[in-house]
Amino acid sequence: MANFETKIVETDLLIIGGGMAACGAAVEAAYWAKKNGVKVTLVDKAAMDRSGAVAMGLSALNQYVGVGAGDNTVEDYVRYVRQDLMGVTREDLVFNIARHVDSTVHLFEKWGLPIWKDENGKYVHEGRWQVMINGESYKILVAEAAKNAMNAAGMEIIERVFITEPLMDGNKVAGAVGFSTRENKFYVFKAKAVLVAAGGAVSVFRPRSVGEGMGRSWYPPFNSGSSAYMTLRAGAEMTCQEVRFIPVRFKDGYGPVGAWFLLFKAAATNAFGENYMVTHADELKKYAPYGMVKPIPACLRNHLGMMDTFAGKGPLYMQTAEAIQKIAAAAGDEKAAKKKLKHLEAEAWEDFLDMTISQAILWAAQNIEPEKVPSEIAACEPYFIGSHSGASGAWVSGPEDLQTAGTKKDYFWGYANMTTVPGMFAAGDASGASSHKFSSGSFTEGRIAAKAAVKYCVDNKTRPAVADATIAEYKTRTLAPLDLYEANKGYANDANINPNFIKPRDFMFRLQKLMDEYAGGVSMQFTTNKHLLNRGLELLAMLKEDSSKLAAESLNELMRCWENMHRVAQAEAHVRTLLFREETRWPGYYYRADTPNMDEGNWKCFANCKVDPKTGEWTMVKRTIHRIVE
Ligand code: SFD
Ligand code: AMP
Repeated sequence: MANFETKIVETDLLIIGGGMAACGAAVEAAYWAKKNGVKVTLVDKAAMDRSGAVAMGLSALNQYVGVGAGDNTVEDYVRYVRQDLMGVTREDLVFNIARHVDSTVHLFEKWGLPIWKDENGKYVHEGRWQVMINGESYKILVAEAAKNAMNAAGMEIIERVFITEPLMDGNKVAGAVGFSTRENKFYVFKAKAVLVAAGGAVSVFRPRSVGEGMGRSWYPPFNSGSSAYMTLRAGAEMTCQEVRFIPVRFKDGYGPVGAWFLLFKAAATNAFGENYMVTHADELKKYAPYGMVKPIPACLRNHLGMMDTFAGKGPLYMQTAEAIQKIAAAAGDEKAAKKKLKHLEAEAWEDFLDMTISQAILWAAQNIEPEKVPSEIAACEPYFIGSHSGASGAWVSGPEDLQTAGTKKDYFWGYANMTTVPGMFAAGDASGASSHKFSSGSFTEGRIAAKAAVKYCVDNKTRPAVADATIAEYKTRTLAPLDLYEANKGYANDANINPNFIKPRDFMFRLQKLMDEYAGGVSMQFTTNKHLLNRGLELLAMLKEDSSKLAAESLNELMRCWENMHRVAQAEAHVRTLLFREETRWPGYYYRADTPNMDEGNWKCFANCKVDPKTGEWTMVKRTIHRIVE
């Protein structure tokens, strides 16, 4: 077996991840842990300064309710999210984040994040809920605050350790195991509580960017399904696994569209100049009551655009030039308009340079001047992201004070944001049915979850028991891809092609092809049916069998092997839930061709699932949607 030192870390609360939710968790946990004599350890697969979705920076904070400024109420936000997710949302969770998110935004500002202000000192809004930032260094600032808080409280941060599996003590969580991506070290974290904040899942489906463009995606490639795997593998109930997110983005560079639609008020059209939101407005009636109130839900906006794309009326365009010229012209005389134009041009480029640099590079490479010509947009491949406009994640307990007599039995089991596995918590992309938290809300949810997790550690004094033999078993399994490679590498003269093993890159291609063709990816125009899904499950079962043949030549490839195992778990939960829900509730995210309509009578509910870690048997279940806000 590969010669790896075993490092045992004894802690009370283990935070997995170093992204937005984990940084929020670190800031909050450090405070409560120090007060209560609880030890906290944070482990990130990368370096926190630039890890996770905010690595490149962002150009807006997408969740700011503005209660203090009198802009909106928390209830308004809950109604917005409910509408956007076609009625399927945990209102207690959304409410809990929304009532605390403004304080997070104020903390960011205190730590030095430049939030745009108008001449009256008020935040400049991109849209009703979004505020503009100069966000190139956003993640560095937030990580610095998390590190400072943890250091001041004497807590430990371990970077560049990839977590592979949860450790269990019966049905309770007992920690997690992983390995260093830089040194030959196997890590065992023994903990009373574990907070999963390892982001969403990218590259489960074949991306649009293949060949020379491989690796480009809207969401970061380093979010590889670890959250879903950790919770599923521990036996946690999962929710909304069918609610993938299909973002519409500037084509091939994946630049976000929010600033264009909301700040610049641009229109999107088909190639013939028709505004599909206008020409297909009637289609929205089919999805009443959700399509009838503004803003139109993200999936329905996608759907109307897709109607034109599928009818051969593409490409779709963001009419950037028209929007910029219109705002400039309104600035006043010719001189004022010219000045305004320069300003808008800078804002347009900065939007991408702050957040998705590749889009700015692509514009430059293709000679695109946004003030002169429109730019292609397209629906991307599916992502699993509980924090944006998708909803997949673990089913977690809500806060006690927001429950009513009717909701408590379904939505509360002791600690806010605890999954159905005792001691295992989830936040950010890892927790489901609480969409539209974005970066600021994910940080906020991390704070909420960490506070509850520290309380769990205080209430539960017994240390989890993990036998040495179990640790040895985990170590063998974790390092198996290295051993398989070593044992067989001499058989062929190509390090990547060998009948005795499969390299992670090829394994990922197999997964992506399968998901694309059977689970409604880009090449299938996001359409599937029960026959395709059942066949997809057969192929997934064979893929899972072959995962024991994954081989790694290096530590980096070992990480790639495990990332793929994590993606497969996310893929299977998705396919099974697509199959379970016999309707099409989120057209524009996916279409079930055999059940093409929305069915409020039978399917206005959560579709939840879990898998028995011992037998591998899946259970699918409907859960009730309770209204908390009128
Ligand atoms: O424009 C392991 N997001 C936006 N949010 C906003 O507020 N404003 C925007 O402008 C947003 N836009 C946007 C966004 C994201 C991206 C990529 C772009 C544009 C281009 C969304 C937010 O970024 C997102 O909601 C939050 O970051 C989610 O937070 P969280 O904590 O759930 O995920 P993370 O930040 O990616 O962190 C994940 C961490 O886990 C680590 N990790 N560690 C150990 N072991 C493992 N096995 C691990 N697997 C993962 C990662 O290293 C990372 O630290 S716009 O499009 O809307
Ligand atoms: P995006 O850049 O698409 O990720 O969007 C950023 C923010 O703007 C998110 O809060 C979206 O929900 C919101 N958004 C984007 N486009 C629209 C639109 N056309 N109408 C309403 N909200 C939008």
